[in-house]
Amino acid sequence: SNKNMTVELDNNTGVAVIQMKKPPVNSLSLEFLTEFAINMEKLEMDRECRGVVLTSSNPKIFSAGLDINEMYGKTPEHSGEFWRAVQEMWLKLYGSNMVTIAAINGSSPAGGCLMALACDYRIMADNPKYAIGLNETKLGIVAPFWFKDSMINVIGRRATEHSLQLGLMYSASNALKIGLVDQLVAQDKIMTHALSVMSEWLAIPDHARQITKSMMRKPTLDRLLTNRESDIQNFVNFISKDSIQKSLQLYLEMLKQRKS
Ligand code: CO8
Repeated sequence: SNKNMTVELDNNTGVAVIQMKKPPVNSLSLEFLTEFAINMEKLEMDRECRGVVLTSSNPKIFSAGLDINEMYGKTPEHSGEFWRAVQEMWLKLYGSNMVTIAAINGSSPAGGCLMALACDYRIMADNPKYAIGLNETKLGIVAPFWFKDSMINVIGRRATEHSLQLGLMYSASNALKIGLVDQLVAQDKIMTHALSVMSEWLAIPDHARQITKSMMRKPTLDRLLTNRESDIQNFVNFISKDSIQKSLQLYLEMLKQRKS
């Protein structure tokens, strides 16, 4: 049963739409990530399903990224379990045999950007208020190697280094300029456009496209698969540090104050 997202498969087109709907900002909690991985697995095994469009029911936010509450004041056991779920989300999405398109209808920092980066194609709503990027350093934390790899594979090394060191968030038009997204479309056209791009991708024979996708992505996937346990240990050690907990606390306070 889905709580944090809706999944609708159109049996005529073979396209599923996953619409994230976890109030207020689609933060990626342990529960959300677990639900997402189960849904991806089901669609992957469903012979009727050939493509997935990932989008959000929130009109202004695609996803706020990892749920900061899952990283603040938690036991090492919880942190380890949480991080395994983050890995699983990415492995399922980056390694999917289906065509995956992100319809980024709002802001998409950090983990939200990672989800978009893991897809085959990114369409963003043409709104100067929406921003996307891996902003981890601004929170005093470090994007792990597979976040970095995902970005390099989309925008290249130099742009990634610049982007990651400064924790840059890009407006929709700047994201298009550096290739972080593939296209900008008016907000109200984003779903119809995503579905029409999807039909172009689905016109390619699945088998040839899947082998090609796997050829491109396998080294990046294997890198996490072979270092999975050490990556978890690394996260748990890092997040348990007093200085990191302090940074996250300040960041959470800043988010809450910004409101009033
Ligand atoms: N996690 C938990 N709660 C969040 C998050 C989040 N990521 N983002 C926002 N919230 C909460 C806010 O605190 C606020 O709570 P409350 O209602 O209790 O005050 C509520 O959601 C609504 O937020 P806003 O009022 O800020 O909503 P806006 O519409 O004004 O803005 C944004 C939405 C743009 C999404 C904004 O909230 C924002 O910038 N959020 C922070 C996003 C962010 O920096 N995420 C980074 C998470 S870290 C990550 O994903 C990768 C970590 C990699 C691991 C590193 C190894 C150690």
